[in-house]
Amino acid sequence: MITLHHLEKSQSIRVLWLLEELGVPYEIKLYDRDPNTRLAPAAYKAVSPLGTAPVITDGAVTLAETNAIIDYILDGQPDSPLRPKPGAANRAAYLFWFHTSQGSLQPLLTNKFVMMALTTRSPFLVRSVAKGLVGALDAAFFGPRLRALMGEIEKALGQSKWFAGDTLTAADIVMGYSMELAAHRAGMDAATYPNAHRFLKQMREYPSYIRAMEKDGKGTILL
Ligand SMILES: N[C@@H](CCC(=O)N[C@@H](CS)C(=O)NCC(=O)O)C(=O)O
Repeated sequence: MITLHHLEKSQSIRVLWLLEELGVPYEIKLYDRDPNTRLAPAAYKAVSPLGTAPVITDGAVTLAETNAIIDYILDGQPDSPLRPKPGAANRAAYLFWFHTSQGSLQPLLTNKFVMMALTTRSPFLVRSVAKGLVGALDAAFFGPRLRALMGEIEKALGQSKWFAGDTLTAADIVMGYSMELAAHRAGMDAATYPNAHRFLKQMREYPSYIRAMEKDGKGTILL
């Protein structure tokens, strides 16, 4: 049976949502972040080969990386509509958003948070230099890329209820977490991005997501 090693306030919520949506048997082990570093605790790092969340174990298999885990779990559910089959009308949209989440959106958000931390946490004497560098990087690279991606998200969700059509797929399960971060920390506001916020509302009201949040037990996925 699959065991999800679930780190609070992390990307692991996606795997929990997937397992709840599939309704397959699984075990969950809950881990809190280290109170000082806010990173995964030593017990978690002992399980995860990269020291990161999410990670699952399944017999002799230990698997990290969100989308690898999602594909592994869906391999056991070949008829699930959560992963449109090759040739399906929504296959291309599914592949695009499933991979855009981890390949583009999540790294851009992570870079943005690291840059924000640089400006607030660097020593006082170099803080203004750090702010200048971060501002220049954001203006030249991260900001335009993030806004272009948010624009595509808004457009896609203006055309269908979910990212790959009118029913939930695993693309929504991975995009949802990143979009919560984008809405709270990266300027994806409701006035400019109404379709994105409609998606977030429907995700938060989706029964299997509600069950996942209850199992998580922290009431928020934000650090
Ligand atoms: N690309 C990886 C990223 C994993 C990652 O950075 N996870 C964060 C949680 S959102 C983490 O483990 N943070 C705690 C730590 O680094 O100790 C994935 O999709 O699994």
